[in-house]
Formats: sequence, structure tokens, C-alpha cells
Amino acid sequence: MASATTCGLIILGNSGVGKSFLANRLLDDDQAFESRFSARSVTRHTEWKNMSTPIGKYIYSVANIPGFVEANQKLIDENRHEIMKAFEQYPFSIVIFVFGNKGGRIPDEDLVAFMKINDAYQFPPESLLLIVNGILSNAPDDYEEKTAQMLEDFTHIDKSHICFIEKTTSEEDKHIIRHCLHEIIAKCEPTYHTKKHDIELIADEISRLKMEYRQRQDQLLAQEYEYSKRQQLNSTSNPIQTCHRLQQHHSISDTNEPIHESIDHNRRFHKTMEDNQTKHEQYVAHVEKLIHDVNNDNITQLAQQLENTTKQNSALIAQMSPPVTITYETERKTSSNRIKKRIGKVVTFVSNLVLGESQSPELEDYQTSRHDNN
Ligand SMILES: Nc1nc2c(ncn2[C@@H]2O[C@H](COP(=O)(O)OP(=O)(O)O)[C@@H](O)[C@H]2O)c(=O)[nH]1
Ligand SMILES: [Mg+2]
Repeated sequence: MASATTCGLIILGNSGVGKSFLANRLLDDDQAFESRFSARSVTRHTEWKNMSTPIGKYIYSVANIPGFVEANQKLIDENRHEIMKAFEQYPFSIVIFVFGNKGGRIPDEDLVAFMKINDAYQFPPESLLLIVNGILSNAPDDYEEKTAQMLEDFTHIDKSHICFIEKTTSEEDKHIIRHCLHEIIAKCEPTYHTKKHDIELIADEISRLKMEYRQRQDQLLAQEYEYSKRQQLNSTSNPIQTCHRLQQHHSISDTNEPIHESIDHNRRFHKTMEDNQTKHEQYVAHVEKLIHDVNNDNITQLAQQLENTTKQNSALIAQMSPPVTITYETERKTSSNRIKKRIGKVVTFVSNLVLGESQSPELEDYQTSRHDNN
């Protein structure tokens, strides 16, 4: 049997997010690296330990590195040197970046750390894994999906490389974590990492960056919740695929499917547009049927329905507001205008019908435009 190549498994993230805890799970040894609850960083210098069994064709040397973002410049500089040194030692590696969470939110300093380190190395996606650690078991079902979407939008790392690990409580959970981590790592491919420039972080810019990232995070999450609200309003079928927590990772990896289905905002917006357009077409067809069989009951019914549906259509049009990208902006306007134009014509026509002008020019105009469109 060919001997396995040794490569690096570099675990990054701020102090206290659970890097050493996860490294110990990978090594299946609680004592491998010191991992403890502490207000100060426990690890000041990088340590390496080899895994005893290969994952795929590689034996991984796991790096236990200090955090990155700290309150003072001296500690930040020490940390960034330790990180850059780790990549010099094992440039051929897989990178795991660990995010913590505070009451469900990704801490702003974790986003600062990732953006700064990723900016220096521009990690290729195949060798990068983002982990959100310490998820509480009572987190809402859609928590992972929304957070993964937010992280994908924020970092531009595909959701298939983002996973969530629940805060463990039992020895059995620790084994499940180990198993899942091994499976996820087997799906990654180590690559050579060379820095494009030094990792740079000035202590004085941290609070500005944190504020900026907090706003961005809030904006993306609000967008995500707004989108799912719209989805619930617009469809009863086709629910958003939920992400998979720790226990679910196992079965998902067995099928070799990505952890998350990647759906970008453009495609989703386009789908909403199509659904709304279909609803509108159905409505127009219904109205036409009533128009072709004119009697008093129909006219009253029609007037009532038009009033209701005009309100509904206004709401639908309002829903087509951002999040959108420029690509679909023109399409949205065109479609909204078309809907507005048609509704306008039907409303005028019904007013004329109610007033007794059944053969109004608007009807002819409306019917001609329908024939033209068909
Ligand atoms: N029970 C449990 N504790 C965790 C988990 N992740 C991290 N911790 C604890 O959080 C604290 C900080 O973790 P540590 O691995 O030292 O963080 P590091 O600074 O990133 O290396 C330690 O007390 C860990 O035992 C987890 O998933 N479950
Ligand atoms: Mg540690």
C-alpha cells in the first residue's frame, strides 16, 4: 500500500471559539491540546500533532494556533506571525476557519478575523471549510440555513463549505463530531497556500470594522428573513431546504451531496418573479372569463374582485423590491409596469361596464392587446 502524504490541517479562528476542542476531536484525544474555558487565550504558540490514521490519501498534521483578533497590537502581531509561520511550515494544507456564536449571532470579531486572513491568502474553496461551532440544540430549525446564507453572501464562500456543530454534552456526541469532521475533511482537497501579502490588522481599526460588519450582517439577515417571509406568502410548496446539524451531517455526507443546496439570490428572485407572473396570468384569465359572460351578478362580482385583486397585486409588486441585483432590476420594472398597465385597463373597463358603457373603447383596446400578446 502506498504511504500516505502528510499535509497540514490548519485550524484558524479567534480565541475561545473551540479550535483546540475540535482539534482534539480530530485527534480523538481530549488531552492532545489544552482546551479550556478562559477569558484569556490559552494557546500562545503553535503546536502540531499528527493524526494516527489517514483521511483519504493524507495523514494530517493538525495545528493548534493561537487566536487572531486581540485588544492590543502586540498580541495581534504575535498571533499573525504564528498564523503565517504555520503556513510556511505546511503550505500544502486544508484550512478550517472556526466561528463562534453569541446567542445565535456570528461575533463581529470573527468576521473581521476571517476577512483579514482570507484577504492575505485568498484560500481556494476546495481546501477551505468554515465551521460555526457551539450551536445550541434549541436553535430554530431554520437557523443554519439563514446563517449559512448570510455567511455565503458575506464571505463569498459557497454554502457547501459551511457547516454547523452543536455544542456537545456527551461522550457519544464527541465521537459523532469526530466522525463528521473526518467525513467533511475527506471531501476537501489540500492545496498550496502562499500569501498574497502579510496578514494585516491594526488594533485601532477593529472597532470600525466590527461596526461595519455588524451592519452588513444585520442587513443580510434581514434580507434573508424578508425573503423567507415572501416565500411563505407566495407558495405553500417548495420549502427552503434546511441545513443540517451535527447529527444530520452523517447521513448527508453518505449521499455525497453538498451540505447545503446552493441557491443564489438572483435565481430565487427570478423564481419569485415567475410565481407572481403566473398568479397574475391566472387572475387575468379568470377576469376575462367573467367579461365574456356579462350579466349583472358578474359585474358586481367582477368589481369586487378587481378591488381585492388590485390590492393584492400592489402588495405583490411591492414585494418585488430588493434584494435584487441590477440584472433583474429592468425585468422587474418591465413586469411591474406590464401588470400595472393591464390592471389599469381592466379597472377602467369595469368602471365603464358599471356605468353602462359596455362597448367601451377600453374593452376593445384591452381585447386587442390580449390578442396581440397571444
Ligand atoms: N461542551 C463543549 N465545549 C466546547 C465546545 N467547543 C468549545 N468548547 C469549550 O469552549 C472552551 C474554549 O474552547 P477552546 O477549544 O479552548 O477554544 P480555542 O481558544 O479556540 O482553542 C473550552 O472550555 C472548550 O471545552 C463544544 O462543542 N462543546
Ligand atoms: Mg486553543
